[in-house]
Order: sequence, then C-alpha cells, then structure tokens
Amino acid sequence: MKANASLFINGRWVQGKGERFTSLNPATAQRIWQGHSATGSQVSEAVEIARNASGRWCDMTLEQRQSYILRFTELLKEYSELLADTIGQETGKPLWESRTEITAMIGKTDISIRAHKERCPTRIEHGPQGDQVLQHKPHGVVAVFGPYNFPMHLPNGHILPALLAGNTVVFKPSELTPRCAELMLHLWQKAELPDGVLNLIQGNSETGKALASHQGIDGLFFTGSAVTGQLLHRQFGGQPEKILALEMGGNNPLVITPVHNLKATLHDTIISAFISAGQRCTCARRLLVPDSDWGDHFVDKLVQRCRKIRIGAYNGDPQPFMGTLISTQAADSILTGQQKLIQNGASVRLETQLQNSAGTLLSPAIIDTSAVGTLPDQEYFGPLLQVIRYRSFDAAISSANDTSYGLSAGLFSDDREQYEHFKRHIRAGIINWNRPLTGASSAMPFGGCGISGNHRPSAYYAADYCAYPVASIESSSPCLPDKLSPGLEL
Ligand code: UN1
Repeated sequence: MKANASLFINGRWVQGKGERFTSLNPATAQRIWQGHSATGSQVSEAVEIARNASGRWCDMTLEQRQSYILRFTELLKEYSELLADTIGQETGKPLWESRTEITAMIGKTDISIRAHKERCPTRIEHGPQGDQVLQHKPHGVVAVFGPYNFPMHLPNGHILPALLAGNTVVFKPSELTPRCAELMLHLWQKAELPDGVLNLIQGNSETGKALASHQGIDGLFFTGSAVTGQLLHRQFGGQPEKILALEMGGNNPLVITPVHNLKATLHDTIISAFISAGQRCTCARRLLVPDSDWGDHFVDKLVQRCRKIRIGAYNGDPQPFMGTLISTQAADSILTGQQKLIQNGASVRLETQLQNSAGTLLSPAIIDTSAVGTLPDQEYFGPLLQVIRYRSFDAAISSANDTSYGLSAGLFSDDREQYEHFKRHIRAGIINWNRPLTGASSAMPFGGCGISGNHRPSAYYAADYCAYPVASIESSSPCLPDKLSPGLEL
C-alpha cells in the first residue's frame, strides 16, 4: 500500500517525515490508510503558514469567509455517501449512524453562522463621551484536536466557528482516523479555501505535543478524553493569555423512576448506553434504578431487550444497531473493566463478549454494581452499563453526583416537580428529562463540569472561544469637557 501524503500545508499535500502509522478497518483488521507523522519542524511550518495566512483571512468580510463555508457545505451534501462510508470503514460505526454524523455536520453551518452573529456582534451605542463600539477579533492561529468517535462532525464544530471568526487553523485529528481527516481536507481544497487558512497535520501523541506546546498558536480547542485533555493542558501550560478550551469525557448517570411509559424508557435507555457501541462522551455509564420490584422488573426487561440488539460490521445487511469498537485495545479495556467489576463483587446481568476475530466487536454489558463498595470513577468508553440501586430519590441524586466528571445526566420521571428538583441539584453541563443522554443539541452550549471540561468550546458557544470582544470609545475629533478636572489649567 502506498503511503498517503498525510499533511496538508499551505494548500498542498505533503508526506510526513516522522514515524509511519496506519489506520485499520476495525471490522476486518485490514489496513485502510498508511502515512507518516508530522515531525516537530513540519508542525512549526504548519503554524507559521497559518500565521502568514491569518492577515488576509481576517481582513475579509464575514460574508466572504462565510461563502467558503457554504461552498464546503454544498460539497458535504454532494459527497455525503462517500463521507459516511469512510467514517463507517475507519471507525466501525454503522452506516445509518455515519450518515447522521454527516447530517449533523451539514446542520452545523447554519448554527455556526447564527452563533457567530449572536455571540460576536458588532454594536454601536452613542454616548456623551463618544460612540461606544463593540467588535470581536479573532485570536489568530488556533489548533483543533479532534476525537475518533465523530471524526468529522466534532472537529468541524471547532473549525467552522474558528474560520468564521477570522482565525486560521492547524487541525490535528485522532491518529485512529487519518483517512476521515484527509477526506475532509480534500473537500475544503475543492471549496477553494485560500492556501494556509486550514492546515492538516497528522500523527501520534508526539505530533500532538509539538502542536500543543508550540508558542505560535493562540488557542487550542480539544474534544477527547480527560486524560488527553489534562496532558494537553500541561503541554499548553503557563500561557494564561491564550485560550485553551477542553471538552472531555463523562461518567454520566441516568436516573430511572417508575414511569408510565416503560417501552419508551427502555428504548431511550438503550440509546443512551449503547449507541455508537457506547463510544460517545454523552453515553450513560451508570443507570440508577429504584431498589424495588419495579426496579427489578425494569432491569429484567432491559436485559431482555439488549440481548436482541443487532451488532455487526458497519455495512452489514441488515444494518446493525451497534458496530465495532474503534480498536482491539478499546475492546480489551471494556473486557478488563467488566472483569475488574466482577472481581470487586458486581453481578453480571448481561455479559459482554467478543464477537469477531478482529477483536473489536462486543455485545452489550449490563453489570449490577450495587454490591461494589467504591466504584471506580472511570469512563468506560464502550458498551458497558453499570446498574446502581437507590433507596430514595435524594440518594439517587447524590450517587449520580458522586463523580469528578459532570458532562451529561438524565432523569426518567412523570413528575415535573421531581425533575425541577433534579435539575437544581444535579451537577452536569447537559441535563435531559425523559429523553436519551446522547444526541445533545448543537444549537445549545455543549460541555461539562468538573473534569469533563473547562469551558463550552463545542456547539453553539464555540463562537465565544473563537473571538474576543474589544471595546472602543470613539470620537471623530477631540473636544474639551464642560468642566476641567481640579488642578488642571489650559
Ligand atoms: C452527542 O450528544 O451524542 O455538536 C454528541 C455538538 C454536539 C455533539 C453531541 N451536538 O457538539
């Protein structure tokens, strides 16, 4: 297999000069991409090129910048099937779901344009001291770090608002999804985005470190795990004047109460825990159910339904609900996690098992951890749901809050007052009532409390991190005040 020209710098495709790396189709273990990491000096080159392109890009009007984004969006529509197929091949995500990723990406354009206008307005107020003018300026060069679970939609959610605001970008995708990143950049190239405005560097954690610690970047936007986010924070460290916005994982609780509509609640619980094979930062990791006959009944039904979930290759026919995990390591860590919980006294309601020879396809796991003394505060990034029994609603809330994360949380309840109480006391950036934890709105702020993130760099509020407000007080000619300050004479 020929090495791919893995980097896109200054409008040209070039080979990385660092270590070779590959990406695999997780369903077949076949290699689908190979190329070389960017070296430190190639990362520096990308940053310098982005710096050089910055002046011209931010001097354009918003409408001009917007026109490139609209052109890119048209190409997303035109190539949507190719894009979805590439996501499926490289991540293992079923085709129907990869298609929803492209739809979400297309929807991001209007949201980003609206958010930019609403969050970064230009305003003039006439006052006695002159005109008070509010405007927003871009930071300059920003680094975007993308995750593998939404290899196109999530970095796109940082890139679009950054470009609209007038920044230039160096994009470092996950090393597990280089092909998805490459395809995205091909579309930007086809959209004739000016050279140097969006650059792609690829590679492993060394490449990431070279970018995060580069003094030439003015901001860093990241979506990914808490461990990597904390690492980037250290690498970027000591630069309080710059913007570092992190959107990280969660150990998300879903609290169930005896609701009327059992079927819908079971459906939404399955979506919450097992969509994308549990590889979404918003997925439910802990299911809090009443310690009662109703609670037992609910878990029994859930187990029954989950046994029937169809799993398989991304392009299987009929379509699976759950595809593979991203890699054998990812599947191993779920199997090990399940094993450790069992050793600590958890009881298995539904055991996850490996289903393919590539070592990536897992069936769903439902583990009752009520008897485990202290649960590890860990984000199991896969199809592993921990059940916890609660005795009172307040105990459920306190158990739900017993985590240093705080991304998404949910409640199933027929009682609005109970929900209002939940909303007041739960610690999470995204709260859901009678709906799945996943599928958070892109038209709302997206991010969490605690180690789930330090800001809301994604979705609607992304605009806030892409530009800074400047206040100017303006008068077309100087004029003396009616009364001079004491002690002054002219
Ligand atoms: C999810 O909730 O499953 O645009 C991910 C965004 C979010 C991502 C949601 N809507 O950033």
